[in-house]
Amino acid sequence: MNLLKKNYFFILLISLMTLLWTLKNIFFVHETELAPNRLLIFCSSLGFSILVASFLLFRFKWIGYSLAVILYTSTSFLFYADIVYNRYYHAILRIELLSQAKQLHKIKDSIYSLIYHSDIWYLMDIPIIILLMFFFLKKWPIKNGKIAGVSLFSVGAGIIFAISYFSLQFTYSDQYKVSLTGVIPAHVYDLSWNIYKRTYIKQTFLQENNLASIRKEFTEKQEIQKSSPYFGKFKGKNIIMVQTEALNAFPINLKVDGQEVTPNLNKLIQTSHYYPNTYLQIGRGNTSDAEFVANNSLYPMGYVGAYKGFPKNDYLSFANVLNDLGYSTSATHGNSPEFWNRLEAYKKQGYSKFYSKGDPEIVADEIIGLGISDRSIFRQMAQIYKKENKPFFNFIISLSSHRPFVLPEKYQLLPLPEKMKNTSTGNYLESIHYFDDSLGYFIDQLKAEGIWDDTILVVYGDHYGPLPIDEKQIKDFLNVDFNEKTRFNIPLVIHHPGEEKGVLNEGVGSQMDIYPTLTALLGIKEPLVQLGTSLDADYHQIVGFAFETTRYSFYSDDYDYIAAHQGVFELGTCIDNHTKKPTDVQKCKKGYDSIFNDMQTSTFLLENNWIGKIFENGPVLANGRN
Ligand code: GP9
Ligand code: MN
Repeated sequence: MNLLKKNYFFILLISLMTLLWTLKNIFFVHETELAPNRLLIFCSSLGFSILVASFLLFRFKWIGYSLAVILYTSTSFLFYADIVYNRYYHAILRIELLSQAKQLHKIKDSIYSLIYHSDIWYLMDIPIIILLMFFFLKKWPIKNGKIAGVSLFSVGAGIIFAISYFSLQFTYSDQYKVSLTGVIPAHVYDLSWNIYKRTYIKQTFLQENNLASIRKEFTEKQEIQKSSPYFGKFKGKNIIMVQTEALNAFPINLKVDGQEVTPNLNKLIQTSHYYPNTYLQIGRGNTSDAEFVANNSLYPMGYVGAYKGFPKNDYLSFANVLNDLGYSTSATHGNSPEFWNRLEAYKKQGYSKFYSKGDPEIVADEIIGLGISDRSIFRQMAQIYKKENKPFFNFIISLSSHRPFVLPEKYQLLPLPEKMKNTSTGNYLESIHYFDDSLGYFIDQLKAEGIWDDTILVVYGDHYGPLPIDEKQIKDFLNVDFNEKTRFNIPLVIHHPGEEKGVLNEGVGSQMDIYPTLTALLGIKEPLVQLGTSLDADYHQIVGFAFETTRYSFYSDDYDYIAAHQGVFELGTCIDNHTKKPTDVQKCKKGYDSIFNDMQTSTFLLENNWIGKIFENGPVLANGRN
């Protein structure tokens, strides 16, 4: 009788765990707006529940219990971490990211802004299951369940492995993998695929790849850069490049209650080249990948941020090229230098100097959010330029408009209508307005210090600010359709020295095109490792996405291609931008092949550290600071 009850309760426990895990996974899949495969999710949840329960049958029952509790709790928290991560990155976590866990405290406010009250449902099962397991062991102590325990463990693990290998493929997006099998098999698959890939694929690709064809591709790209009407017009000028935190394009020229959100940028645009159809191209490194793409004209990686995964590679980055031309080169970031591994990565990126928090030349006199305030950084840099050997290149990464977009009251300078106060959209616009105000001040300083006339100023956004969850509010408040394309849209402004009348260039472009656009202005003739092209050249750019949306999606002037989650070209949607309607998918094939090829090249160059080899005997050699 006791045995019957014991088995009965044990099965009930596994059933309850399975039910809760199935539900949690299905909720998560609904957040991604995909359709869950209920059967496979149920099976993987069953596998996991059996695996957890098997520990309760181990001989030392309280050790078994502790292990079951640890496994259930830690997996539940990792699962929840996936949910929060997905709300920002549209992907699930990777094991490589664990090494960055120590910097989590710095972005805690941003993380809190992605946690909702209703999330309690994702964690409520933990105490219930822990208590039930305790109750089970207390009431029906098991004398010797070793064999049963090991067998159940194998069954549970077997189910999970079988589902991972038979249902998933490496081409599937993270979200699609989760929608098919739930989070656990998705992680098991990713982990094993990465181990396999690291061990075998790299070498094969290395042998098969053809150096001559890569060299030819870059040489041809250089011919396109030369066709820019401004080619060589600004040789030897200083360059200040400002990468702005969370700056989307939609606040540009936007008015709230008759007040411009970005009056200084709007004014700058009047006398600059403005590229309103520029798009982000970030990978898992987010801000740091925006930096990487803009400075290297390569694709980011989908599985690891470039600064984290490949900091020691040789690069033919913008700073390295400028070092060879005799420029003083520097980067500026108002947080500690180790943040996102910048200190290490910047050496090979070629910056001769890194101005950051803690540097003797920088005073942390005012902190907003993640670091030194934009206004303070701009003020200090304008003074530093005076002493800098000319020409100089300075790359500033602004910080004050980082999420959660809450500014000290004295800097909330944008008069918002009552209904927008303390809303995520209102706060976002306040942050952008503060950045804009600081930028205006910076430009005034540059003029006052006599730097402006000899300087190319570049301003662009690193990635989107608001999230998909804000879409409705943005529509209600601002009548802006904050769809995926608007979300990926960042502004790019390039002010040429002496430019008085602005030029509006509405061609599609991306962060990858910034570096080639600038090297064209400087008149660099030697081929460079650049997958992008000068935005001023007579050429139709394609913006490919390696991450952030389904891989190999792209935007171009004529067609947009939305890749399918399954990773099969024919299953994607090709949109004719003239009719705004889906068209024959084959019309997107050429664009797809080109970005597919470029992403392969980029991956190959990074994974094998081959950039230094391409133009080994060529005119410009990357010599990072060591
Ligand atoms: C800040 C950056 C972190 O410059 O390193 O920002 P995020 O990637 O979270 O936007
Ligand atoms: Mn950022």
